[in-house]
Amino acid sequence: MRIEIDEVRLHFVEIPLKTPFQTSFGTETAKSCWLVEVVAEGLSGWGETVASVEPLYSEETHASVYYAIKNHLLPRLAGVDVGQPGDAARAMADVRGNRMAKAGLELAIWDWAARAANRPLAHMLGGDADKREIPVGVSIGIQPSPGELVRVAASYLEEGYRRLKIKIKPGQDRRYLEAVRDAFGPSAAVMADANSAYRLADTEALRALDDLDLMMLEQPLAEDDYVDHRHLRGAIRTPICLDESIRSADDARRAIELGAVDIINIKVGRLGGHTEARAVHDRARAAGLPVWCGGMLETGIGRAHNLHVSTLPGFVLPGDTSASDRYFADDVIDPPFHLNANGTLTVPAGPGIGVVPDPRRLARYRQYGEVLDMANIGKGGRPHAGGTAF
Ligand code: OSB
Ligand code: MG
Repeated sequence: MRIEIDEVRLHFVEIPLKTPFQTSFGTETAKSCWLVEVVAEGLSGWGETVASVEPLYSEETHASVYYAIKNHLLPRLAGVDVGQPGDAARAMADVRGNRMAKAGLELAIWDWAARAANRPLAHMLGGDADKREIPVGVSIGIQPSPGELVRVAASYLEEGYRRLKIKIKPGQDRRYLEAVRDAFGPSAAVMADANSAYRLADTEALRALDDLDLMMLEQPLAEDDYVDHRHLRGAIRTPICLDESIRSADDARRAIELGAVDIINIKVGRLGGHTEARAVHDRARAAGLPVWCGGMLETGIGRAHNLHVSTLPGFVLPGDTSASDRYFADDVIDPPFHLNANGTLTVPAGPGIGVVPDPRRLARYRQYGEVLDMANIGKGGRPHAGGTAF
């Protein structure tokens, strides 16, 4: 199938979070993102970007995503056939970095193509058709005290979440994790995520977690430091999972070859879209490493993409793809995602990702919208390509 994009609609939304989310790098009280709507032949495909207001998790921000999409990525897609999976990623491949911006478009194009083919996205990605329910855990931000953490964790376990991911940072680690282990016993599935807050010099503090039998320790060290992750991996018993460090399939290769990683957290938004995410999945699988689907507090649109990619066979550990009500009083999709009694989320039936924003909710949460007509997009990344605000 040959397909050219007619227009792209950028919807900047902000939705209050039910409770603030604190990581080692900051606290978020609202979820904001660009919802990317790609329109061709009268049909819309939907994607979502995972950048934040501030460049703390990665270099990208809402402003950099907007700028990259408008001035560098859309000029590479104008007049180009993106009808086959991978076409869009290839057309944008020479642009360095800006992976979150690329992902917004790439996800929307995959959704569009799956809708046009009248197939669920999971099938188009090569997922397992029988994998309809995805086991999920919950990511818990840094809490004011170990006691408060145990209270919050207990309520999530009560709801049915299958594993707990506890955010940690130096000084708020061992006591918190120990309280959780003591409260829920040796069989509770517990892991920790440091979001790069430690250095190799902190090895003793991380070795002190060994006896807690954590499933894994996510991203303890700097995102570009495979060598120190390898040293740390040799010095502690807890398996090492990489999140921020893996920005591409080539990063996955480097980390695996160096012996710096046991498990990979796959986020389609961090990796530039489904094409690269699948390549990371394939590389990890070939090397015998398990993967799982991370999250960035996505709205229902990004969450649906995450569920579809989780049907690939290498996703063997519970993901961070929690139900809508773990984050928001109101999602942009209606109905929202529910947690099934068995601790799973159901992959929406197709076509495409199987969900679209509810127009009333989109209008309620949208702060800014802009339509970009592909006929007016300049070639060659000229700045300030035209757009019309709506
Ligand atoms: O490191 O996985 C992370 C949220 C924002 C930024 C980084 C991370 C996270 C999460 C939340 O852990 C996972 C989720 O529930 O979406
Ligand atoms: Mg993480």
